Amino acid sequence: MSELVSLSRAGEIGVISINNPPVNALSPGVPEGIAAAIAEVAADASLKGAVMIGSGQTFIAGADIKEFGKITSGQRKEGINFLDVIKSIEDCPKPTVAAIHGTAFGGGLEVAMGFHYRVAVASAQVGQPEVKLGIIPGAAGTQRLPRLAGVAKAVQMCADGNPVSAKEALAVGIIDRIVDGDLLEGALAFLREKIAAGEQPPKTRERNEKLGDEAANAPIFEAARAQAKKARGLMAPQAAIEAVEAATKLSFDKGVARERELFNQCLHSDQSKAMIHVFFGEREVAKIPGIGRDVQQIEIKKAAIIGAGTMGGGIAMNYANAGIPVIIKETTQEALDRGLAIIRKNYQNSVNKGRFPQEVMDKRMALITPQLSYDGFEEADIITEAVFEGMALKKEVFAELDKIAKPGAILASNTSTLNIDEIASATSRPEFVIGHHYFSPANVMRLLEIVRGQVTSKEVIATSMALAKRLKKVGVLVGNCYGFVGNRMLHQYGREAQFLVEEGAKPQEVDGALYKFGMAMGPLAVGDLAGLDVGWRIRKEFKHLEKAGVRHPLIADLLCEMGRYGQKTGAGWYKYDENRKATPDPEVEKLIEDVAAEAQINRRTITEEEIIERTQYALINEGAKILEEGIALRAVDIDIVYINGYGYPAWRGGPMWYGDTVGLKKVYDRVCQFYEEHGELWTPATLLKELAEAGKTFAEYDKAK
Ligand code: 3H9
Repeated sequence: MSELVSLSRAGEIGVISINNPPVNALSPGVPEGIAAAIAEVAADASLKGAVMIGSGQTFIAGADIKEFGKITSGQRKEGINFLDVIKSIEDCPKPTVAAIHGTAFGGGLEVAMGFHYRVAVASAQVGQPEVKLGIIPGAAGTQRLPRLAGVAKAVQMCADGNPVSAKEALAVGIIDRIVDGDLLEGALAFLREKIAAGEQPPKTRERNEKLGDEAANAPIFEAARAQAKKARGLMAPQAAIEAVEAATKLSFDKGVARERELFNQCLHSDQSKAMIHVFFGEREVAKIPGIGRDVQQIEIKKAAIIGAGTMGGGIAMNYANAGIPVIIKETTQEALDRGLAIIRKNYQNSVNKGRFPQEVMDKRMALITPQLSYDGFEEADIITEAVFEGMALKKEVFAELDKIAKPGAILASNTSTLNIDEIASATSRPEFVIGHHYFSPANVMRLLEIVRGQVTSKEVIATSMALAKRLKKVGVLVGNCYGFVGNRMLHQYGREAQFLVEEGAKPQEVDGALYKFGMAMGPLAVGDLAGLDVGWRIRKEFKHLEKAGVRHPLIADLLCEMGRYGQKTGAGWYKYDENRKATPDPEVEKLIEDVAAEAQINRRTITEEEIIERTQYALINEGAKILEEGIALRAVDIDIVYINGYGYPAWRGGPMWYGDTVGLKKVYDRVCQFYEEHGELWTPATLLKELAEAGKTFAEYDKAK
């Protein structure tokens, strides 16, 4: 046995413990240790069976994801194979029980399914989340799960990757009992009952009774495939469905072989490399150089928000969802009522969809206190301002907050573009001022851009990062500049989308190409959704910064002047019917042609390839400048911003990773060409040039930091 896996005794039962913190992943040594422990139990005449349990927070959270990168990069020669280990557990002549707490995910559930029985605490979760890493279960999960849970549940779990609760796992047959109280005691008691009953230990791989027949299964697979198509472009869900289908059509061993083929195809795809990059990236962004775990955090027990508009309301919901009481203040009763009505409607929709029961909604609503005054603000540990985007107004609000807030309270601004230091200068405590930039809809989008000012304290930063996690967001720390990371890059991206329209592409062609690329929506459609007036207001605010002689987009302002603010006014880049369905508008096409003619822009046929290059390389080039300036800590931080805040497809790994996939030399060469053709807006980033010339990637740049 190793330090990772130990075998002890509870009377006549062997207790196998996994001890591989933090999540008991199946790193090298763990599966071997389990196999050795099982062999010892089988060989030891004094033992009648075994229970396996995880030490610490969890059972087994799956294969060690770090190993996948080693395999695909050639650093590790042999693949990952737990099949024999799992079979050896299943073939153990003595009954075995997996005792599950925390999570049995991926390889963890696959190992558990090799045990003859599974028991769990009520808070445990089980799942096959591999598709979220661009792969599929690779240790017979797609073959054993349908044998326990039935085909429909198995295909759903393998294709969408979402976990199920212990309660559901019990109902569908994945686990055999929920243990109240001590898990190990409960598992031992369960096993003793089985030993006393003299039951033949069941082997999951031989349990074929839930596999159904072809006629019954066909509509299940058809529905699953239709559902998986919604994950546009993502291969793994379709592969997972195929593997589960193999379980219903082939013998167990042949099904396992088919699963392996599909697993390997997925593992070596660009998609899984990108998604594994995202998995580790989402955890990497939490690591801030110079701000360790020793930094004291401010305790957040009460929150307050100024502004009950779309953003303020969404932010209040985040706090209420996390169980933090929150005051929300508006200036007029009408605005307050409107804001509250939207919050209530959002919660009601969730209740109607069965996401949570009415009591949960009532509890959350009760945590939100709407009011017109500043009463109670003096008790808030954090106050978030979510008023209109305008420096004068923000400064006024912060000057007021400075008078009201208690010493040590965090003063956060939800600004999406403005200078956080200037906002902080309206207070006597700039070290407590920070940007908390949420993304619309704020109760849904996972990104929280946390903007550090010049003197923002370490405590305020550390608290903000931890708070993001508590609010179920991905917090990314960024520096202070116009638009920070996300919107600064978006500006370049949106600019190119509009230039392409002026140069001859139709709005639906630009949006269509980017949608096909994998973006959740095209940029012009996003503008219509968010409201074109938002950008219009910001452009007016920054008009003084526009350089003479530098091209800027012409159409969006004109659309606003025509009252076409997007979906909310029934017209923007597109026109909208009462169901908000967009159709191209000849009036807009005419406007574009007229404006282009007047500006003497040469209209031509634009290819999809050019749409992708112009928009993506604009993102990458600006991203490289952001890195040079230290506005983002790492390239991966930019990727995480884009995936969680801007609908960038995770399977492309984010814009910087996409650049690496294309090859930075190619990106740089095209940027240079665009510079020749379009001028200074395309000035190549020095960092991009350096990396391209050295044959390096952004990922290597991050590693070297
Ligand atoms: C698989 O199993 C394939 C199989 O079919 C077999 C193929 C042959 N490996 O998330 P946290 C690290 S694929 C390596 O912050 P939480 C993580 O990076 C796998 N490392 O904690 C972090 O490190 P650091 C299927 C892992 O409490 C630390 O652990 N399984 C792994 O918020 C803490 O993580 C999955 O996809 C891993 N498997 O959430 C499950 N998991 O501190 C992936 C975590 O240095 N994991 N780490 O930044 C999760 O979903 C969450 O981590 C979990 C805990 C819910 C378990």
